[in-house]
Amino acid sequence: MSFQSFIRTICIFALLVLANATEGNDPITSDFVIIGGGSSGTYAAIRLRENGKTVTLIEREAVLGGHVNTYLDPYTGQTFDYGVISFDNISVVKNYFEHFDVPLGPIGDLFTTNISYYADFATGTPLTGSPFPSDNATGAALFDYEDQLAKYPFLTNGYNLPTPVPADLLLTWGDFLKKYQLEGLAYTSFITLQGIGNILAQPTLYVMKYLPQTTVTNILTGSFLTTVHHNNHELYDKALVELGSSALVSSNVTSVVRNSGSVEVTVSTPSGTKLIQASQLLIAIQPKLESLGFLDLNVEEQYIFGQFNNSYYWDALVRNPGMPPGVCVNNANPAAALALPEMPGMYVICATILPDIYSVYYTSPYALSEDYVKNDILTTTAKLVKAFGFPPVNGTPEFVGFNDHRPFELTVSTDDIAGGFYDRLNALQGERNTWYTGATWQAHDSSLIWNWTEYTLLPRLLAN
Ligand SMILES: Cc1cc2nc3c(=O)[nH]c(=O)nc-3n(C[C@@H](O)[C@@H](O)[C@H](O)COP(=O)(O)OP(=O)(O)OC[C@H]3O[C@@H](n4cnc5c(N)ncnc54)[C@H](O)[C@@H]3O)c2cc1C
Ligand SMILES: *[C@@H]1O[C@H](CO)[C@@H](O)[C@H](O)[C@H]1NC(C)=O
Ligand SMILES: *[C@@H]1O[C@H](CO)[C@@H](O)[C@H](O)[C@H]1NC(C)=O
Ligand SMILES: *[C@@H]1O[C@H](CO)[C@@H](O)[C@H](O)[C@H]1NC(C)=O
Ligand SMILES: *[C@@H]1O[C@H](CO)[C@@H](O)[C@H](O)[C@H]1NC(C)=O
Ligand SMILES: *[C@@H]1O[C@H](CO)[C@@H](O)[C@H](O)[C@H]1NC(C)=O
Ligand SMILES: *[C@@H]1O[C@H](CO)[C@@H](O)[C@H](O)[C@H]1NC(C)=O
Repeated sequence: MSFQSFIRTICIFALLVLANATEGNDPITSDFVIIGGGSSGTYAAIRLRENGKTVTLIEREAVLGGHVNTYLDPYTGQTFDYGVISFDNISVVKNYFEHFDVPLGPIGDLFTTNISYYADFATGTPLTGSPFPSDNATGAALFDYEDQLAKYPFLTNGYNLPTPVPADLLLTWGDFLKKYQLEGLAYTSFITLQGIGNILAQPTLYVMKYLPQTTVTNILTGSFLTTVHHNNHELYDKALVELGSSALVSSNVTSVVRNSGSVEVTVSTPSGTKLIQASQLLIAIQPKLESLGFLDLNVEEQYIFGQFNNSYYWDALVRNPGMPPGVCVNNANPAAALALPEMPGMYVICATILPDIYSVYYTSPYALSEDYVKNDILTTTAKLVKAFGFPPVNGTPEFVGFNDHRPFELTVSTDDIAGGFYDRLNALQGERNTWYTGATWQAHDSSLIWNWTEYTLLPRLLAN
């Protein structure tokens, strides 16, 4: 063997050794493995690391952020959030955004379009003015609602329900509004608490979790915050950089095996299969049974997660829908209970801060295909444009953003709620080295998910 071919053989050998190592035969070890890099999982990962723990965060999408959707307009270079937009002015939120140097400011006139119309979206028929109560009546109803909320201080953090569960929380939201003459709140709840199918049919428990005191105050005083750059993704992009090799994106969990002292997670990543050995598992995805196929579920876990039903929620951006600048059309049906239209359907189509771009929000209590929803949005919009007689615009309608946020609100029946479902759910925390966070454990409210994760979950994770 010549000297040159000897060197070449050595080099090939070294490359093979290296290739083997990076293929993941060496397991990654960390204190925590977190599944889901959305709102709750990213927050937990950052805070656990700040508290001296090592983490591996697994996210199936190429980016972190979950329900955050930020659009970059190619014409103006401006960014615009149409997924998660608003935050509470509370210390957990301020600290988190400050850590990433992402400025927050008042939400301002993001939603105050200059012309608001109402129409029955089922027919396209324009309505003369709003069929909903005046702002004053809504304000009065919100004050009365605060008195109702004050009866249930346990709703602030997690789902720690007393036994028996107060009967009012098991009423449908429609019956609750009627019982306490809070009808003035119907439209505000419908348009603020989106994505939950037919809100009047939902148990009051879920609506009150979704409309906490912080949100009521923000509505009454106009004090919601948003990112100054209209770019919520800035925080998640910076979080991904900070996490570095601790975050595995575009990755699918294929199996989780929980032993008495450890958790072994197999992940399919763009650079091959990786094995992660951790002490604890934190599940930060929606715990629907069919989403947890990778997990070695026991009988109790299967039963609990199998109880959840869910609603559906989509958001979209449409360029050139055929509406004039500054216009927002709201869906209403004067013939329906409290004038709230029956869903599936669109809530609104509204001008955004970007020229020619309109945002659309859509919900359904049951599954619909992407094609169906897109087609319904375009058909409904065309009906509205025709019925209002809007002047012609250049260009044809085009989706420049469309996101399916299923499964959105996870709910169980009122029988289950009354029967102690949430005690059994909470009892899973910490069992089998497994913890949980996210909307199902608090509400669809990023600020309060972080607050709950910070003050309720994190101390338990760190004590472990
Ligand atoms: C359109 C829209 C607008 C909203 N607007 C606001 C708002 O203005 N203010 C507000 O506070 N809240 C808002 N919300 C609610 C939002 O804050 C919460 O829904 C929040 O995102 C829930 O956080 P989470 O961590 O539970 O779930 P998510 O943020 O959805 O995170 C779950 C993550 O897990 C990932 N994932 C799922 N399955 C797997 C798997 N098998 N393996 C790996 N990763 C997986 C998902 O891709 C996702 O990134 C909005 C929600 C939507 C949909
Ligand atoms: C948050 O609230 C404080 C008062 O508690 C106020 O001074 C501050 O301006 C608010 N922050 C923002 C970004 O509006
Ligand atoms: C609404 O309330 C404001 C003050 O809060 C008052 O000035 C106004 O007259 C009220 N409007 C109606 C229609 O009651
Ligand atoms: C993850 O799963 C999706 C959907 O099944 C698939 O398209 C993708 O290639 C998978 N990615 C990896 C890294 O295994
Ligand atoms: C839950 O499931 C039933 C059908 O099983 C459906 O009719 C209902 O509307 C679903 N959605 C919600 C949000 O409750
Ligand atoms: C409404 O606002 C848009 C910009 O968003 C502007 O172009 C339009 O002229 C405004 N219309 C009126 C009637 O103020
Ligand atoms: C945040 O959590 C703390 C501790 O549980 C709680 O006291 C506080 O009310 C929560 N903040 C909000 C805004 O809900």
